[in-house]
Amino acid sequence: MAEEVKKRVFSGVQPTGKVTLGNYLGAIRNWTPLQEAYDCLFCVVDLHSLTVAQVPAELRKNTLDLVALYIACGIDPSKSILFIQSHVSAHAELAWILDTVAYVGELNRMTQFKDKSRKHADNINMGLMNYPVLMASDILLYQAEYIPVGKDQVQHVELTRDIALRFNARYSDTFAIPECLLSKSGSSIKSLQDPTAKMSKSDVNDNAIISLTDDPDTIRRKLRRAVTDSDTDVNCVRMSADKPGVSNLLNIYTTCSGLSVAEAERQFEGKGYGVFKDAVADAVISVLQPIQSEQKRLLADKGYLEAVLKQGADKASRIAQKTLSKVYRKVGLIPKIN
Ligand code: AQP
Repeated sequence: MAEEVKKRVFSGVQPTGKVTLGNYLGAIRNWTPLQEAYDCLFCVVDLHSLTVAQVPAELRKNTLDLVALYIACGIDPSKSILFIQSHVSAHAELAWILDTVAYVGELNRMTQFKDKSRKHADNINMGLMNYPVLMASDILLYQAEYIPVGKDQVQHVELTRDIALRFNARYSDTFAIPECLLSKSGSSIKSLQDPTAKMSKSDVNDNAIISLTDDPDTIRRKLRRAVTDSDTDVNCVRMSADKPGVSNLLNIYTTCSGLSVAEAERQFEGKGYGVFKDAVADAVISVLQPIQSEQKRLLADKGYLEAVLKQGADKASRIAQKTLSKVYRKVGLIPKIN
């Protein structure tokens, strides 16, 4: 009987700092259940992180921390390919070819490019603008069909589709056309201090984010300080556009506890924000504590992590090289004689 060919999934996180609850609920948490039904690749996208100034020693630490975190969150290296982006040189190589297909105008319109250019006005480098092309390369190299990401990355996946369709039209069918997988809840976790902005690793205000490594007291303190809304409906826990702060906390609560919004709203009827915020803290702590202790255990076993990364890079390179050779041939480059 013919072996079933599973569809492919690709996703990654940048090792740009302390991974947030937003990264976890919007992305990493949703990867684990995909491992049975799909052929999954999960990558620590270290090359992307260089688009913003990094301290080299911190980048190395953040990268290994993130590898351990993936596994602690349930990524099983015997089921999925787990690797570091810079260990597979084809990512940068395909990005160059795709640079000749992507238009400056469309890269200029990317929301993340505009946001980061504002935040890092002293370092608007070419990499920052080219970020989505490298991301397209990450995805297209593996012919990935499903990309589980948070809402903020949807625009980049759409650009990847445009680049793939353009390349296929110009050089004949080469790339699978990917689509986003968005989770039902948690795909857009907001800052605790400004619920109109996303919770982001690189936020300079530590009180705005819950980091996956925050201890229980810190988590509780940050959630108690989270801004709630100054509407007339004070202390009413309700999901509503005019209550962005409370809605964000409700979103975090329901995603962590598994309750529906209606169940949660009923649970806090007639209770104050204090009781509500403490319950949110309890739910977050009980999700994060087992991950934190597993990550700690894994980080103490460098030999195991290195073996996982070597195996991941070897497997990923084999798939990536196949696509890259095809692309080189299609655009007219002469294959190297081995
Ligand atoms: N606030 C969020 N809510 C839900 N999902 C989120 N993601 C990021 N923030 C939220 C998702 O996490 C994955 C990894 O993101 P990334 O590290 O590649 O870059 P990012 O989207 O730019 O995330 P950050 O935290 O804002 O990083 P910095 O501060 O370095 O730019 C993606 O799937 C993303 O959608």
